[in-house]
Parts: sequence; C-alpha cells; structure tokens
Amino acid sequence: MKKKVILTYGTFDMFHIGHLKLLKRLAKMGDKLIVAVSTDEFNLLKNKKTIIPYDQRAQIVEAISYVDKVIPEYSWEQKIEDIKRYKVDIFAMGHDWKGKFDRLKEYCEVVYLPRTKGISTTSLKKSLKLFSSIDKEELLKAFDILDRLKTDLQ
Ligand code: C2G
Repeated sequence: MKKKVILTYGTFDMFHIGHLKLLKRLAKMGDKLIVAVSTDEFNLLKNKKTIIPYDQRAQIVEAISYVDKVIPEYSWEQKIEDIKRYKVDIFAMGHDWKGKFDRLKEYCEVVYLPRTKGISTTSLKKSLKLFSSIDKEELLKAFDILDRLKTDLQ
C-alpha cells in the first residue's frame, strides 16, 4: 500500500511552537512528512532575513520526530518537481499562503491549515530587540528602588 506523503515548505527560523504545531498536524495527515527548508540564498529571494543559518535550521527540523525527510528549498519553481519526485499526495502550508499554491492542485491535494495565533518569528525578533534595547543601568536602578520599597513595606 503506497505511503501517504505530505510535503510542506518553510524557513523555520528561530523554531517555535507555531512551526511545531503545524508539523505535528501535517504528520497526522499521512505516513511520511517531507519538509523543504528554505536555504539562506532563497530567503534573500523571499526578502526574508533569517537569524539561524540554513544548516542549523535544517538540522533542527530533521530532529523533529514528526518529520521523515528534509530537503532544501532553493527556488519558487521546484515544487512541481518535488511533488513528482516524492510522489506527494498532499501539499500543505499555513493559511497565510491560502490560494497562493492552488496551481499545484493539478498534481496533488493542496491544503492550507490555520496558523498558530500569538507566535511568529517576527514577534520573537521584536521582543528580543526590545529586551536588548533596555538600558541595563536603568534596569538595575529600578530593581534597587523595588528592593528599597520592599524593605520599607516590611
Ligand atoms: N506557521 C504557523 N503558525 C505560525 C507561524 C508559522 O502555522 N504562528 C507556519 C507557516 O504558515 C508556514 C510554516 O509554519 O506554513 C513555516 O513558516 P515560515 O518559516 O514563516 O515559512 P515561510 O517563510 O512562510 O516560507 O515556498 C513557501 C515558503 O518557503 C514558505
């Protein structure tokens, strides 16, 4: 009996729970999950600046129990070739891509799944930026005041 093969694409920078939940849901849809991880060069084409380099992002995705195989994503055009090569049954993406890959319906089922709310690599980068921009001196002064207040209240 042919294994049901699922294929998805993504950058998976600063791997987070939104990525994990998607891969977990995709794994449940079939027998073999293939994930194409965007190379650093391809991310430049996507105008996407990544923090973690490709080889580390690929290793992290490969280490996930839901994932059976990782391949590089180096172009927009490789999807049809990948679907044929790996005999893909379902091509799936988060619904931020809804409608963008409907042309692939000619080759396999195309599914868009809801994104996980409240988490994104962009928001993680923003909170990191905010954290590192806090003036350390100011922070220490604030802690000092808090300590004094606590002592006064005792
Ligand atoms: N995702 C999600 N929930 C989030 C964040 C991301 O479900 N909170 C999903 C996205 O919808 C996508 C996958 O996780 O399906 C990977 O997200 P990105 O790494 O941002 O991938 P992207 O840059 O959208 O690359 O050819 C397609 C592109 O390579 C997709």
